Order: sequence, then C-alpha cells, then structure tokens
Amino acid sequence: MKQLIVATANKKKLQEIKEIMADLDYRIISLADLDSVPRIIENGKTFKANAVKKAMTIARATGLLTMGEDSGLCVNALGGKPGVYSARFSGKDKNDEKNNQKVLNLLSGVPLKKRRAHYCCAVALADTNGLVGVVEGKCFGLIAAEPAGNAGFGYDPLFLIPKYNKTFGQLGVQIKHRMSHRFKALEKTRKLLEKYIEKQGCP
Ligand code: ITT
Repeated sequence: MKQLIVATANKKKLQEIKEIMADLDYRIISLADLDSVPRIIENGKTFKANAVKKAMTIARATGLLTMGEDSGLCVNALGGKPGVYSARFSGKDKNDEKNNQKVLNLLSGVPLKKRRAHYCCAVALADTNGLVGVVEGKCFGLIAAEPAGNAGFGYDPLFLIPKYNKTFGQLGVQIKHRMSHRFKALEKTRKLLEKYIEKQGCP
C-alpha cells in the first residue's frame, strides 16, 4: 500500500484527517510514528506558507510523500486574529480552553451579528523533488457568546454554524466532517493526489 506522512503533532487534527480520508488508498503515517523528526519552524505569515513548510521539511527528511496541514480561526471583528497564531493564541503552551476564553474576552460586548468568523485549512503536498501542490478550504460561522458542547477540538465549542444555530462542539464530527474547512481542503487534496499518481505513472 502507498504511504503518506501527515506532518502534524496534533492528535485531534490527525484523527480528523484520518476520518475524512478513511477511504483513501494510502496508509497514513504521522510524526509520532517516525523515529526522529526535524523541527518545523512555523513562522509563515499565511496558512499556506506554514503548510508548505511542514510538508517540505518532512518530505526532505524522510524521502516520502508528505502532507502538511496548517489551520486556524479568523475572526472579522479582531482583524483576522488569531489566524496563524490560533494554536498558541493565549500563550506558549497550547491550551484550547484559554484560547477560547481569550477570544471571548476580546469580543466582549460585540453583538452576535458582528461576530463573523471563518476557519481556514491549508494543505500542502510535497515529496523529495519538492512541492507537489497546495490547496485551501474555508468554513464560515459566528463566534458564540459562550462555549457549548465538547465535540471536536480547539475553538469548536465557540464556532457557531448559523444553519443549525449550534456550535461544532454541539453538532459533532459527523456534521463537521461534511462542511468543515478541513473537509473542503482535503477534497481538493484528493484531486492533487490523483494528478500526482497519474504523473508518477508516466515515464
Ligand atoms: P501541528 O502544527 O503539529 O499540525 P497545531 O495544533 O500547532 O499542530 P496549527 O499550527 O495548524 O496546528 O494550529 C491549528 C490550531 O487552529 C488548532 O490548535 C486550533 O486551535 C485551531 N483549529 C484548527 N482547526 C480547527 C478545528 O477544526 N476545530 C477547532 N479548532 C481548530
């Protein structure tokens, strides 16, 4: 079976990728399965730049086809923050609860209709020869007044889907996986992979 490395140390993100790509004809390997992993310096200004860094760093080190994924929450009323700093918005240690609280504090007093936000997910594919491609998916919603539900991870208890008037935390992964930023980016990644295989097949 073909192998694909997913260059993430985030277990919940990895789980979502595995669930969404469950039917894929690849065995997914994560950073946790590798003996030694080079440090990835995530200093890109965009999700795409960071996704490319993750994919290229690990592809170069392993010689294997690698997927890099960088994602986050962008809140309109906060000028797009936390954006690429989503994982560590409240401090060096990744803490979902503190991150959520910081977003709520910053939005204190802002009415619901002005709490528009989107999630963004960039996925890059790279192999030893370099970058294969990079794609992006977005999912639009509102930031709830308080956390609700504990499905998903990160900002999901705050991310309200207007169509359901419920957060991703309340809706659960079945619904999330049909409309999320990650789902949309991974649908495009499937196309990249198909083209990649086609090319590999050509002498
Ligand atoms: P890796 O870099 O190792 O992949 P990470 O958690 O640091 O792990 P990112 O730099 O891409 O990954 O930051 C992603 C953060 O964005 C994540 O920690 C959450 O805070 C937020 N986020 C991204 N996708 C999310 C989702 O589907 N639901 C909730 N929060 C999400």
